[in-house]
Amino acid sequence: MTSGVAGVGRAAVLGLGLSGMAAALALREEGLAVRAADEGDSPALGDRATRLAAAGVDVRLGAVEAAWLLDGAEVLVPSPGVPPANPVIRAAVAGGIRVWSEIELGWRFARGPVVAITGTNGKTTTTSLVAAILDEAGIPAATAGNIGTPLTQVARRARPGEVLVCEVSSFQLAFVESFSPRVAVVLNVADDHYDWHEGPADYLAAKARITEYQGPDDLLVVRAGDAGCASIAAGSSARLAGFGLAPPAGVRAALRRDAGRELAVAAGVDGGDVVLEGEQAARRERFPCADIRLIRTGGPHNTENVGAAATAAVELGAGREAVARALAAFGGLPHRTTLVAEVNGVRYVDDSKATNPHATLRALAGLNDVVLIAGGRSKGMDLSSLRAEDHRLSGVVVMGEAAGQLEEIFGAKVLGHAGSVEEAVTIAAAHAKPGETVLLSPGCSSLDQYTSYAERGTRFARAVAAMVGAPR
Ligand code: UMA
Repeated sequence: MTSGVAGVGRAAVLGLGLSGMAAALALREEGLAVRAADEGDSPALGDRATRLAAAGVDVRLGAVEAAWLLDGAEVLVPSPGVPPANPVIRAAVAGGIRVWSEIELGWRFARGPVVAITGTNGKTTTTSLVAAILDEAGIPAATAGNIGTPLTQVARRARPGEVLVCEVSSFQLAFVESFSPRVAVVLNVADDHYDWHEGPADYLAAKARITEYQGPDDLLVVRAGDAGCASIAAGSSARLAGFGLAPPAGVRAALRRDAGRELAVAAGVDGGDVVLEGEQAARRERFPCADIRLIRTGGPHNTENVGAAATAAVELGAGREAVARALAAFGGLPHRTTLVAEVNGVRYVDDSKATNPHATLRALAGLNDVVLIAGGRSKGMDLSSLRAEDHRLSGVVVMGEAAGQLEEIFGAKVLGHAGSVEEAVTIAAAHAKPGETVLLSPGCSSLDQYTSYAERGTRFARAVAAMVGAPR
């Protein structure tokens, strides 16, 4: 069904993180001549270079000479973290060398259906949920991609027919030339990653590539009432499914209006149930919200994630009972609006995964009297959209590189400027009154101060735990 790397004799790989290592080793195993490089140089990279050299890869670390890396190459596989403005990518494009992201490469090894899930927010939760439903239905499935394990690695060790449930980022979608998932999901499109993409149009164009090579037997699943999703749906050749918080008829009407498309499946909410409705309302499956763990514990965005995941899993053959059992059991992932503790009547919630303003706005929806901890690296984004939920905030603690921008946005509501997440907890705790919520939902990436959002969230939770029993 896919073409592998037949006909390619020589390849170059840039970046030796998870993606680059998986790509370089797979290409060598396929018998290609491979050159690989990483612009960094550290003991860990030295170990990886040794491993690649032992596999027969010609490898260099430190400043990369494009002419050396691309010499004779027919394909360049850049890692997702390498922006298109990188001189090696520019040289490859100028020289007519094909540029494949690691998911384009991994897709070429797939021997079963691929479900690809993208969106500014909710990708990892939805990817995990689709895999959990398929698992419950007895359909072999594995997660892959941006969620943490490169698609190339997972596809090459998967059994024939196994479903590959792949979280895909805009970085990975920007460089595809045949990637054609059986089911593609676009959860939402909001501002993010403008330090990598040229701006909103470039970001949307990358997301749209998830459906570029889909055909009429494939399914595209998009959010109703989302301008980016509607524009992607309008340009797709795949059958269309929509999801949203309105009843299915409202979801259909919204996508008819915004994308000019009729839906094969509409997932909505009606009478306290998530409802999946087939063509012309022919088939209806109802799942009471009260029985869905993710909806009970999370905000409205989780209802949308459930609608999208159930639609994708049903398309691949999951039956109603399996879907219901998986929805009852699936409890979500850490650092996503996770209640850490209640101390002196104040709830402390870890939403460190909110690395863009859209995610923070979603966390704030439905809450009141919040002391927000926000800031970090803004990735070139304007954070002023956060002002929309200002009325929900009793105070804001700012931190990281974006602190100045946030001080301007929130003015008198700013309680302090913290040097660390621990200090932010101290400042927030001193101001929060019983009944209020201290919410770590930074709206920014953690990479100015921490290795990951997970480290930032874990440190937040530890700082909160340290207060338990401490007198106020
Ligand atoms: N490098 C260069 N030149 C550059 C940039 C990076 O040589 O211009 C080198 C670095 O020195 C480093 C290596 O490239 O050694 C790192 O590559 P990478 O940043 O692409 O990271 P990987 O380890 O390959 O991880 C990637 C994804 N990372 C990014 O997209 C930044 C992981 O997603 C993903 O899990 C993994 O592939 C497997 O598919 C992480 C992520 O942050 C979780 N994703 C972003 C997000 O979710 O917001 C998109």
